[in-house]
Amino acid sequence: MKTVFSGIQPSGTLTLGNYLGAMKHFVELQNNHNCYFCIVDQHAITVPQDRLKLRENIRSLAALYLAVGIDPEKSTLFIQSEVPAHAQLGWMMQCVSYIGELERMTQFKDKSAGKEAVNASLLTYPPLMAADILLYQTDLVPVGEDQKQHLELTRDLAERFNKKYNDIFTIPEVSIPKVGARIMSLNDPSKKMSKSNPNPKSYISMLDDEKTMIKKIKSAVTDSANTVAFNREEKPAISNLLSIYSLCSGKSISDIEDLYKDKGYGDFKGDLANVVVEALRPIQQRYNELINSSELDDILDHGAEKANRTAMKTLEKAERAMGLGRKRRK
Ligand code: ATP
Ligand code: LTN
Repeated sequence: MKTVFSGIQPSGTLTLGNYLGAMKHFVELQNNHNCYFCIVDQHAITVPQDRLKLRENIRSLAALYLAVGIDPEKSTLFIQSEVPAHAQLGWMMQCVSYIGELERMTQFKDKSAGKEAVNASLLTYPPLMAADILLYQTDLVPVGEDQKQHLELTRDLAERFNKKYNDIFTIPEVSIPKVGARIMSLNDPSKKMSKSNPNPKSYISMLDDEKTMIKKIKSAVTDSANTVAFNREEKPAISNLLSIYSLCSGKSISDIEDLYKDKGYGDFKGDLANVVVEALRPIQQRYNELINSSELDDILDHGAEKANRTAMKTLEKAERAMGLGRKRRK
């Protein structure tokens, strides 16, 4: 069975973008892959976080993973900071990274733009991400489009390490969904929907109540023309809403276009709001059952134990290959 690894930052409440671009695919993959899903809290602190809010977001993300259908019998769910090998291998991967290649990462450029003081961790974020993936000898990494560049770097770092020291790491492949890889902001279809956007009208949170979701969808920007037709370049706003409709309802984009060929944006948005509410309702119900349960802690304890066991094996091999530590004299 192939190994899958992916991570999500507990940097806010997950959006519909995180769900459609990433989580939904995690659930499908767990049936025939050996899956590790991680709450990457050490990545979240690359930008300032409120201590109490971060803890809340970590727990909330764990509950959401389970609520969307991650099954702890099939997948290993754990918190990054509870598996110290991530930070340890992260450091070693920094030692094979070049500053120039890290400075070229678009996420680094976006997150550091206009800031007077930029934390070093924003720059060294990708070697830690590489460590996350490589520790589990991962074959496949399901992510949204925005992570493609980080995955290419991960492959480069793994190949560089293998060549310089010893063949330790599996070279991972990226898996990006055909539809939904880049769900756009509701009020600016040129930007991706992001949970750390300061304007909550730009995203649907997976925990928004029904009224809020309906309001946000009805006030989403649309294009000129008032026809419900998919055209990513010329009509990015309606195309984004069509992708959301299709992914949440299971209907194809062309079937939805047919359904609305004699109708305008108003009818379409009203129905889209219902489709999204219905898709998220069972997830929110399950979330509410889990969020304060001890079951959630048991699952995370068990996940950390299992992840630690696997990660330590790779870490030890990599340390030996680099010459860290010592060989015991008997
Ligand atoms: P932030 O905006 O706080 O930096 P994020 O939501 O972009 O965070 P993560 O939480 O780390 O980033 O993303 C988790 C997963 O969700 C990643 O695989 C990422 O590619 C995917 N993802 C994030 N936003 C979108 C989006 N708008 N459309 C599709 N996939 C997305
Ligand atoms: N960089 C990713 C989050 C992330 C990740 C990972 C994704 C950290 N480690 C390992 C896949 C595999 C992001 O910002 N979305």
